[in-house]
Amino acid sequence: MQRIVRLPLLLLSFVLFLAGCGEASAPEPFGALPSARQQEWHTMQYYAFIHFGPNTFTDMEWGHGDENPEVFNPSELDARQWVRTFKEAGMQGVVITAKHHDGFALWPSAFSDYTVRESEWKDGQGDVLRELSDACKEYGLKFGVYLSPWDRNHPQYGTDEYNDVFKSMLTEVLTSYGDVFEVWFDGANGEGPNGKKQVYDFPGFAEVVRTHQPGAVIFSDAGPDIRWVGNEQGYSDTTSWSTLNIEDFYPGIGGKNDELLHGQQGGSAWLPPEVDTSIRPGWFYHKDQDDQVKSLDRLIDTWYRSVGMNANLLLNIPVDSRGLVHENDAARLLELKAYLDDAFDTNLANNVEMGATADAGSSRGRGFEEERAIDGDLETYWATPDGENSGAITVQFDELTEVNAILLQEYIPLGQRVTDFTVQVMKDGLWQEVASGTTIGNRRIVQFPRESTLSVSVKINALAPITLANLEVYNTPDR
Ligand code: FUL
Repeated sequence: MQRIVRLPLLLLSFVLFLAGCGEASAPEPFGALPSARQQEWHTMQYYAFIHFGPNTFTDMEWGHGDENPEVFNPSELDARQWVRTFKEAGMQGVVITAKHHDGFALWPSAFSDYTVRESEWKDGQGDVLRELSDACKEYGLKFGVYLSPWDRNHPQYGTDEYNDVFKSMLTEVLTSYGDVFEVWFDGANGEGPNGKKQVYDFPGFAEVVRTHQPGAVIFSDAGPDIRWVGNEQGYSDTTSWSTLNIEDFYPGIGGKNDELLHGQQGGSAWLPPEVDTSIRPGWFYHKDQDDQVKSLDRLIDTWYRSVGMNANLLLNIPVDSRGLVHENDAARLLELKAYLDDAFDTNLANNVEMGATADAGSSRGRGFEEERAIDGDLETYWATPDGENSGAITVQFDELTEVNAILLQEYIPLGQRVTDFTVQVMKDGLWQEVASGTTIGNRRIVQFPRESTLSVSVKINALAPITLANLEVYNTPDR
């Protein structure tokens, strides 16, 4: 009889014992959170933008829409060369101007008579989107499209019917070329051939994207998935919130560039920034800019100020009138790749040979220890207990190690929390501050003068318990 009573008690204590050994509980989510498609986009860093169309042949940036479609006639178009170049450059995808403001479609759309079909190229039998999407599949890059709602050619632009025309063109693009990772909506809203402006049905355009490409992120000043960073010079900023009060924004909104640049702390929606900029002064190819490809130093700077400041980098490389990525641009892209390889191939914080270990004053317990921040796995993270919104994490090396950069990533599926941080290195037995910053978000890279040290420490303040998915330490080459 006694035994029968004792058994459940024993079982209960065993279960309680197991629970005690189990994982601690995860922190509560904080504020607006990223969707699955946004999280996927956050794993990218760097991809190509291509501006290509009649402007490439007329030396213009904004075609009027009345240029003869026959001018579009690349002599040796080779989309495989573009994608091969981008892949070698370390890029993960491509976004092409399927239709720019002049209205010219790079595919033979049934809803326009201003397309590749009306051009001289391949006697009107060509399809640039087909060639590019095929090349992307071959080389394993993601394929994305820019479609300008502003259309300076379409006779129906400026009428209600045009919104349906645009949706039909969008549908063609989203259903004919396989997976699309990003749809880029330009907000420009000028006059069409009849002198009228269009009232765009953006919610309807987004619905078409969701229906046919549910995994694609939609870009505009107001997302709904990723936002313009507020400038075309190629920079995000040291303070960069992935959240924004989406209700106060719409595509093409002017005068709010500062909010777009920094985001808004506590904003109602997850709407992270994408930095778009061109490798040359123009978006389209102009022969007289062949010698104005941005310097390596400028591109490295752009990279740190975008990928290193909570954004992804969409770098424009205009295909030239031969239909090729120009030699000068290709060479510069490879120089940038060589620099990045040199700089980021060896993460000193997770280098077994250096005997690197992590140490923090406290963590929530099992499953959230500080080692999770240096294990190279973005799915695991160091988290502080509830009520502890500040903390410090230290990386120690076995021997003196030269360091000059640190990469930090919050565990963003639970929201963005960090408001500020400082980086210190141990020098002659004393902590010395070498850098400080504000937000971290998805990714923050901070550079500082090179120091030889046994340990690097990061002090963090947040709005909720810290959730740090990644801490990497580097000794990047001098520039
Ligand atoms: C702008 C356009 O007007 C430019 O021509 C270019 O396409 C740039 C990326 O977006 O709004």
